[in-house]
Amino acid sequence: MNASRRRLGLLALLTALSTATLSTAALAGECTPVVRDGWVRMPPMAMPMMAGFARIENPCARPVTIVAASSAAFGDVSLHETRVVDGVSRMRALPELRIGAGESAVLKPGGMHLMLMQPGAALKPGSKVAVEFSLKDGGKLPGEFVVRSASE
Ligand SMILES: [Cu+2]
Repeated sequence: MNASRRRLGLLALLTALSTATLSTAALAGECTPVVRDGWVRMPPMAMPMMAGFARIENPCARPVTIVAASSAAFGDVSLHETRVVDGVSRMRALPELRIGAGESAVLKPGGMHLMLMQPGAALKPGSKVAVEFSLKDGGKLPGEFVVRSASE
């Protein structure tokens, strides 16, 4: 009687342990955020900077924090936010972008955006640009951005 009860207790403990191990594994790397609908707005005239927009979805059970972005197609990429201060639209650099578990961040005209500086080659509407986001935990997040002309 005593022995079987102890065995049951041990079984419950083992079950709890394996469940914990599984969920830790899922958190560690099975789940990654996704960059959707990425696009780059081509300026109406030749300019050394462009803005990039996308929706970054985090379906994972833990928050992620984007701390940097880079692209082979640009000399410098940074996260910016546009805000209207005293009636004047101003941009400021965002040191990091945190996306909560199950939440999305939307980069859109007039709000958060990627500031893409020093394009290396002439970009044409319809061409695709790869941007890689760096996460605080050391992970990387690939994103694809389609170039669109400003008039679109
Ligand atoms: Cu900007």
